[in-house]
Amino acid sequence: MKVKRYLVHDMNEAMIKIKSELGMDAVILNTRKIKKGGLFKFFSKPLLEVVAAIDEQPISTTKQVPIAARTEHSEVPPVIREAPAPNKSELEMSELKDMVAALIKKVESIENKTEPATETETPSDRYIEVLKELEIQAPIAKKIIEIVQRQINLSEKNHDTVMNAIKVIAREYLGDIKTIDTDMPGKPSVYMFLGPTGVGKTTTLAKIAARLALVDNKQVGLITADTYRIAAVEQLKTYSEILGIPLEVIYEADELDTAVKHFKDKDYILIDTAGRSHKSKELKSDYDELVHYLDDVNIFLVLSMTTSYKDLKSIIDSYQFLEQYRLLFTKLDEANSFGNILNTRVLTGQPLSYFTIGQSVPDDIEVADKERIIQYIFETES
Ligand SMILES: Nc1nc2c(ncn2[C@@H]2O[C@H](COP(=O)(O)OP(=O)(O)OP(=O)(O)O)[C@@H](O)[C@H]2O)c(=O)[nH]1
Ligand SMILES: [Mg+2]
Repeated sequence: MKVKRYLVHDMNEAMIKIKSELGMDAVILNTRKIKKGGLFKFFSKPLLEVVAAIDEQPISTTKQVPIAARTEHSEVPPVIREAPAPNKSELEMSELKDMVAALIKKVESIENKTEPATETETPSDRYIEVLKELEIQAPIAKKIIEIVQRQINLSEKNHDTVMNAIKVIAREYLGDIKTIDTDMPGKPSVYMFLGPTGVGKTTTLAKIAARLALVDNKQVGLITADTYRIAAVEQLKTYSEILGIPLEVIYEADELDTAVKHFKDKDYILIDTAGRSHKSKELKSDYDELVHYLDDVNIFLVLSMTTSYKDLKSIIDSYQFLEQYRLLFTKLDEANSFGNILNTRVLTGQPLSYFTIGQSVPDDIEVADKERIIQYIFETES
């Protein structure tokens, strides 16, 4: 046993010294007040003598007093004594237990006060964060969690159960999927591909044309209104030759009607357009002209999955003049997060249609199956 004597002004000072020198397991053996001698003894405050000890062996709680508790001051001389005998200390022990319990409570309340973030963060906040990490916009994330919370108790269920419930609700938000309508009776169905430059409009059109012609055995006609670049016409001409599908090139919007009539025997007519920057002032008038030359045209708004939400939002804003269209996302193979599929669907209220997942014609295209979308969106969730 290591024993040490301390001369201090009060018990606080003693506790600090004992804890730092002997550690938390030290016990106080004795305390007493000491008056200073000499001329100034009547003016000086009494000092306190505290004797504390630390045992290398496990300490018997019935014999010794833990550091957390304080003994009564006594006037017993500063001898190193044995701690109070068990029979004498029965009452003391219960007092000590109460004191220790009170102290633990105090420490806990201090700890709680120092970590307000974890105390106030609710399970719903945590799951909203999970969805935001998946690039799902905050208002949508909040709404989904709000609905899930009405059905299950987030704090009682395990993570996987909650995530499955979230996926079910997210899936609902994806709405109906609208691809190319098959088996439309009568006149040809006309589809026009619009969207920003370089997103993959021409490649996607070629993929869909190839599938309609080669897999579904449909009669297809292609029209390109993209005569801004020589290469653009050449690009579609190459596909048209490989696939054996006829191509009409138009230079002015008013030629569109004639070109469509030319293909009146076809099942499907697919129209390619020149990509436009969504910041272009002519975008609305150019497309408006094309779209309104046709009575019944279905539009694919082609967007790249690699575009940020902020940019997607401003692109979508620039197409507000369109009443109805289908969302078509390209370049999923190049993207790291897929929350924007859900974000744009909710933002526009327009249906999703296809995804493209690479440059290969006609292979790299998928129907935007809801299960697949959920897989894409949540695949990076850990
Ligand atoms: N990685 C990847 N590349 C793609 C995908 N779809 C198209 N691309 C590539 O994107 C580039 C542009 O494709 P285009 O089809 O010419 O794009 P566009 O929208 O017609 O371009 P503009 O007519 O100039 O506006 C090409 O190199 C394509 O091979 C895709 O799903 N994934
Ligand atoms: Mg093109």
